[in-house]
Amino acid sequence: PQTIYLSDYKPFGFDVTSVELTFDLAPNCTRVRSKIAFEPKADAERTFFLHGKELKLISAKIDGTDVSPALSDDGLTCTVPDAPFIWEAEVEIDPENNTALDGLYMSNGMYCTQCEAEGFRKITYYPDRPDVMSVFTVRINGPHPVLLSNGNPVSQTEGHAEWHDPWPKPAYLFALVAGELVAHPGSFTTRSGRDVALNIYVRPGDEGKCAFGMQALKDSMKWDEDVYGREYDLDIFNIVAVDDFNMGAMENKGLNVFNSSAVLASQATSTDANFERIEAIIAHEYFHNWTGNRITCRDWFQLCLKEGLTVFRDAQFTADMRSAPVKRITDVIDLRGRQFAEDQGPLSHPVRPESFQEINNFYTATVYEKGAEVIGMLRRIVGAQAYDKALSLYFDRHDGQACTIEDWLKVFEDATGRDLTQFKRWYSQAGTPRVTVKDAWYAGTYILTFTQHLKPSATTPDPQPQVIPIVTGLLSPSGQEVVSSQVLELTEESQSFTFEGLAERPIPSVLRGFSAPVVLESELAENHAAFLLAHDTDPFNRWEAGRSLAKASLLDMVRTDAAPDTQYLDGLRAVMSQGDLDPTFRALMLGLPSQSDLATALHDAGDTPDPDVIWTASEKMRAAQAEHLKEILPGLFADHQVPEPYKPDADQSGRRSLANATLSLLCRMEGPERAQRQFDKADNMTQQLAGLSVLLREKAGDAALKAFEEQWKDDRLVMDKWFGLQVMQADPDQAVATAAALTEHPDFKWKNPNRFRAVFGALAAHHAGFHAAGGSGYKLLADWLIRLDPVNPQTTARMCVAFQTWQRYDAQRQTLAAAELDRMLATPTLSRNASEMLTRIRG
Ligand code: B3K
Ligand code: ZN
Repeated sequence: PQTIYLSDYKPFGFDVTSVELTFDLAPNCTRVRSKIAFEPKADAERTFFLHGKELKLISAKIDGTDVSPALSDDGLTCTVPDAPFIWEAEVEIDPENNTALDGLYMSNGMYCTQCEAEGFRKITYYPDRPDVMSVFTVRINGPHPVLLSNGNPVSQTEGHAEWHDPWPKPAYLFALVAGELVAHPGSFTTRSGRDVALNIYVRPGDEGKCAFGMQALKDSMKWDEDVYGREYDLDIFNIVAVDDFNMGAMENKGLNVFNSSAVLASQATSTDANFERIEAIIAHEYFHNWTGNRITCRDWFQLCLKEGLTVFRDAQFTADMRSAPVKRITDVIDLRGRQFAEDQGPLSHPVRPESFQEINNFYTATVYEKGAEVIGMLRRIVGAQAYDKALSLYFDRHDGQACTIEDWLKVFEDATGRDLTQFKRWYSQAGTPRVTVKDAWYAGTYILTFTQHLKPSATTPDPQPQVIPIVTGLLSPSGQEVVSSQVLELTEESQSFTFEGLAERPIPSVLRGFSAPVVLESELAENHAAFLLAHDTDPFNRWEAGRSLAKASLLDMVRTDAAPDTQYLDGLRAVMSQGDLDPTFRALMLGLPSQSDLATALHDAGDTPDPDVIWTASEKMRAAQAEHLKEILPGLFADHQVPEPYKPDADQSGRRSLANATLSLLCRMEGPERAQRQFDKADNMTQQLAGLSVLLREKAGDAALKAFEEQWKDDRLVMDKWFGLQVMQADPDQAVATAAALTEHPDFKWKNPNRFRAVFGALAAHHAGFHAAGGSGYKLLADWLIRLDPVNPQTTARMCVAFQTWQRYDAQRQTLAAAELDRMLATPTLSRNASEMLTRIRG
């Protein structure tokens, strides 16, 4: 496969001034007619190349005259006039057999599209690159009650619809939907008085699951006006729920297409976590209207320009709608679990990669989540006001353009007068910096010394120091904040910061709010974690202190079979007893570092992680938590029941999450009855699923599992939970067998990405299960990836990530994993997607 380089970027030789598309829909032979106006730029060549894949060309004309372009696997080349001309083509495509779920495809009888990144070329011949922006008119002919495309409706008659999108856009934002759908309507008036019709389109039967998404959409529209000054710019905004979808959702202009799991919500079928995720994804896609659509990317190397910024914006939104500290803590858990893991293994790449084979493989935690962290740091460094000023400048200067990271940083430089040359390394250097901190105290003067280190890697052979904002506060030994939070900017490899005039040696609280995506290593004279757990005024660092005690204790337990650390358990009990602390925060305090995170820590320290030993230590720690908290658990459980009618808001979800964390610990000591009672009387999915999950873990779930299946067998999204939970709650030696047995279930519709991920995503996340000593986890997943690849390369490639850590385990596991990687790589028709991923992972 060919490698594409950022340094090879060349603008397209033509402007596209308008695009007209006409679709005659038919499952196996949809006809697409295109009429596209091209204008050669000053030094354009006399031939042009249009992308096209899996298209049957019926006819092609330039200015009304038939032409015979040269066709290849990835497009066509044609001689063209040296003046503006009209290209017309007719192609035939087969949506029903498009199982890859990009381009135009069918899901449960409805037509839908997914064009990002390069799906439009499977619809018609076109310069399918984000820097070619044009105005689209779309006509759809088909016998469906609902026919949708981007922009505003022009006309709707039976069997026909016409749409016009006045905003120039790249082809990846094109969308079309047709089917027997019903709308959940709503409306929004923008602050300048534009009335916008809102709709969530779903399959009949799902109408009752739209209200929450609709409210989230309205909240997002209002928030973007209030916080970023961004208004919606069309008369209509449509969301469509689709069951077969490769990812969460897609921000097509005016016509967002969603995985049904990312929009459909109801008390009976969705957990509190589902509600929160849905709210965030709706916001994310809506926010793309400005950060992504009005201002898009020049090329796919700039993906973080829209994704990092939009993730940052949706995180701000969630922080405003719910609890900011809780959002920060859960984002950091996710960042460490996915992005740090990626950055420490063979898939490590910079936030702005410089080469790729298959762009769909770069929709990664690094581009998205680290991309968002980089923006958070920028805001921390320049300050909130300067950030707002820079963003206004960005929107003013670049509206309607396809931009680069250079453009983005330039608005910050122009708005603040600051030179961001060094800061830019965050975009070009791969890897997670390690920062060590030391302290010293001389008569009233306290000195913190930080050192940064970035491990050289394939894409970053000679790492240079980065700009690392370290938010720091100082506490007195009695717990008073003596120096409040300030940003220390670490720019050198090693740098000291001095605090004068202190009465006594302070306790430092560094990297508050996780102010930079780094691994912090303490070489402080004393370990202050227990003190910070009790006293830190920064909620993130308070949580972090508990986490670091838990982690240190677990690592000791793994290494030396030590007993759980009582200092940690005492500190935990003190926090859990603090009735005025947010229940969600307390539920998070009960969390432990993931087993995979522990394996990473062991590997980093030069040890070989043993998944079974890590599993056993984690279970022992859970038991120790239960034992140590036994006096307060029944009270916590009782006090956090929610008698009021169900609402998925932060307050109620927090109480449920603390009660459910408590339930899990209680049942470790007293058996499963309490969980069974909760399962039996639950009136919402959060409670029902939490009950089931404990029952499964306590090996008392058979009856509940059956009842659950009987109750929900017709609800795909709930059945995804049923499939996944059994794997998640299996013991390590049962996880693979459980997953294998589930693949025999008649409802294991493996071509549906949600169902495939329910089983195999859960297996991959079951650390001790997937890495079972005999290699059965590796083999089962490889068997299924080989089967899925010809059907759906994108989802296959995504799931290959499960193997990214294979090199940190013992020689036997490595041999077994390598054999499976090689077996997959030897598959004759392996997709470009899977081939690139497996080659990188194999190393
Ligand atoms: N932009 C899309 C992701 C497209 C993925 C293509 N493989 C969703 C999002 O980030 O909002
Ligand atoms: Zn996005």
